[in-house]
Amino acid sequence: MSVTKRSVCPFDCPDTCGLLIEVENDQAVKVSGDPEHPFTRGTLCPKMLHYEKSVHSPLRLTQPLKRTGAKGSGEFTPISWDEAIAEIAGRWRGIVERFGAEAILPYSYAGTMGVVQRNAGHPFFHRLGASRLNRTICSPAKGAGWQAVMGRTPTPHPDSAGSSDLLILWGINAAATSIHFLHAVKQVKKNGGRVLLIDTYRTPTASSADRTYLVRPGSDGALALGIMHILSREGLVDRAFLEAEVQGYPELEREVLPRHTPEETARLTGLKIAEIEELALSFGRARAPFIRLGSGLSRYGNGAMTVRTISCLPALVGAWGKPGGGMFPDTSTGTAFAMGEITHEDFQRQPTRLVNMNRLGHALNELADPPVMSLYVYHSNPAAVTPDQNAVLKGLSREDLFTVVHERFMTDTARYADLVLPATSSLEHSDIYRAYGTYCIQRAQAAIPPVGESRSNWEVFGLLAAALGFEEPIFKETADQVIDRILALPSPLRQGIDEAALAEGRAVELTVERSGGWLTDSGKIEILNPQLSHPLPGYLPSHEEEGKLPFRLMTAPNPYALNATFYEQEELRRKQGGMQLKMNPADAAARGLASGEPVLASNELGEVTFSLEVTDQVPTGVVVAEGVWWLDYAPGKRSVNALTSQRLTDDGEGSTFYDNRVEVRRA
Ligand SMILES: Nc1nc2c(c(=O)[nH]1)N[C@H]1C(S)=C(S)[C@@H](COP(=O)(O)OP(=O)(O)OC[C@H]3O[C@@H](n4cnc5c(=O)[nH]c(N)nc54)[C@H](O)[C@@H]3O)O[C@H]1N2
Ligand SMILES: Nc1nc2c(c(=O)[nH]1)N[C@H]1C(S)=C(S)[C@@H](COP(=O)(O)OP(=O)(O)OC[C@H]3O[C@@H](n4cnc5c(=O)[nH]c(N)nc54)[C@H](O)[C@@H]3O)O[C@H]1N2
Ligand SMILES: [Mo]
Repeated sequence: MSVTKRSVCPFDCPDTCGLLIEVENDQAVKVSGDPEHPFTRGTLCPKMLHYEKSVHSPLRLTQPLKRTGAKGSGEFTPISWDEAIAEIAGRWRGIVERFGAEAILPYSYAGTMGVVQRNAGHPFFHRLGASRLNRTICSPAKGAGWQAVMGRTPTPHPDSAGSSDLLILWGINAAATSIHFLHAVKQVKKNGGRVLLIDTYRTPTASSADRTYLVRPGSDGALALGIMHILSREGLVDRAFLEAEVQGYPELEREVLPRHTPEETARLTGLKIAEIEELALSFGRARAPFIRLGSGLSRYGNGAMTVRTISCLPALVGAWGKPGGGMFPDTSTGTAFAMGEITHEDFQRQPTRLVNMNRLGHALNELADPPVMSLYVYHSNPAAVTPDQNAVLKGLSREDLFTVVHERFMTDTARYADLVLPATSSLEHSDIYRAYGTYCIQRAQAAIPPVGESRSNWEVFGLLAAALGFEEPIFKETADQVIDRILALPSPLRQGIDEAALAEGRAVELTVERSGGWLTDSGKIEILNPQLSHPLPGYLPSHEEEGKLPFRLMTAPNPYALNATFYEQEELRRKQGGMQLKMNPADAAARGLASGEPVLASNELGEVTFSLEVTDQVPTGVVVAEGVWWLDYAPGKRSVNALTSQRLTDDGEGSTFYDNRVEVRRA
């Protein structure tokens, strides 16, 4: 007999879907989208449709393992949890004594987005006095760019985009990364509106758009300035809105816009003058234009400035005042829960060293005083997802580095561990979720017992705390007790929500009504922001704008994977068509290359073998590698991040995954 239980997709995707799990004999047998979830509306992406295959995969880790072979060899022998925990505690005591606790570095990101399991290590490592990880791998430059203009102003409800008459999907492959946002796309079209896409290649989302504009990578800031130039020239700016609600438009118009002529914009973006004029006039004449901004364009050396510049656009035409108008980067749900009650910064005796996660290669190989002597990785796969893979693997190979990896699978990172600990999947532990693409929150209880001897992040830190003699009560709480405790604390965002529905495991929506005004220092939208080193937006080139190698490399998301997650499912790997590099037919012909051939992409950081796909989806001068493949399934010894660099964004210390150049030749 089967029972159906509610759960939540734990993965790092804006949609954070509600799930229905059919359970039979303690096994998940079927997974479907919750029809009652306001954003999921009963449908799931191709990855989660068979989540049960990941949960019950024969590749799941089921026991703690201790290394017996060389680092990276994948040779291990099973040990007990007691032995594993005792060994970690013993090794850490020794390291603390010799080097100090800052020689221990946690490394985690977004294997699970549930607020308890995701942040489970924070109180522990703060109490230990370990180095802190600056978790800036995803999109801090996007946040910084938006905040430069809009401050802490909450973003609109994503469904409000459906009432727009001109929806711009800007640098977002929604058909892969936020499929439920396509509902708003359909709404706009049904109401007779238009949908435009701005990307660097023709992604699957192009088929949902009326018109696609392909820009030169990293040049969107120049495009936004060029659009503003034309809006000003054509008298399409909303002077009344600007005067009442915005700071600094006259300065921008006087000092910055004059040089961003259509000719200059065409030179910087690679678009035709006619395309730029058409785009600007569509935007300026729309009743209520709406921009759905992705993150790809923020992962460049100029990423924060690019987002800041685009964030000015809705203000110029007064879109914010109109139903269906505005812009959506991500939802602002940070204050939904009292996170300090979980993360406990107050457990630190003093603030410890902050290590940027994008520079793990640097940290493992070059940091001193103290060097990193132990790395504890949980719900992240840095050997695959972190830039400069060669530097990361070199660091992970260090014989004197004590590495522990808590994982569901034998990932590329786990292969380099001294100890591997088996982790539960989201169906096997409790958590509470908020989202970055919707305003829903949802609580989930374990739907099935743990697979094998796996344990949740929260449980493992409880065990480690006990072994090290940490007495704080939080280390003895269960995940459900923590959730009850934070739900007992009020938050304005949770005022008036349906508490009973939340307790039952249904999705409920937070209160997002803007209380009026703009949450910036001046109380206005800040085109001019005097706090910043560049008080006005302006064009900054990306790192590789003037680079020497012939191709810009886009390291884009794949519809059939999520970062390096889901590679355990053979069917999904097959749907990706292997580890491919997409190239324009003209570029391929010039090099005598054909589809299906193995090719070698290389730059100063490394070389990666791909299978070539020749396609006119991609413009000349650009190559695209979708997906972050496990090395097990890569045709060579490296995957895409052997070609990405540890350089950071202009603000927010973010990753620059898209700011690369490569040469490509026959392998
Ligand atoms: N299927 C799937 N879903 C995912 C993920 C995945 O890997 N696969 N990743 C998840 C994660 S971690 C995140 S952060 C989110 C968002 O994940 P993101 O990686 O931010 O994905 P998108 O927002 O879709 O934006 C990527 C798009 O930006 C485009 N792009 C790159 N450079 C530029 C540029 O200079 N200009 C313009 N206009 N476009 C550019 C790329 O071609 C791509 O289509 O998605 C999540 N969802
Ligand atoms: N080339 C390239 N690289 C990228 C990106 C890109 O677009 N292109 N995207 C970047 C972005 S936006 C992001 S956010 C990062 C993501 O970086 P990560 O968060 O490291 O991403 P994942 O590859 O999804 O790895 C998560 C791991 O956590 C494990 N896991 C899942 N649940 C649990 C759990 O409950 N406990 C434990 N202990 N483990 C668990 C999974 O098995 C998986 O191996 O990758 C970045 N890397
Ligand atoms: Mo991300």
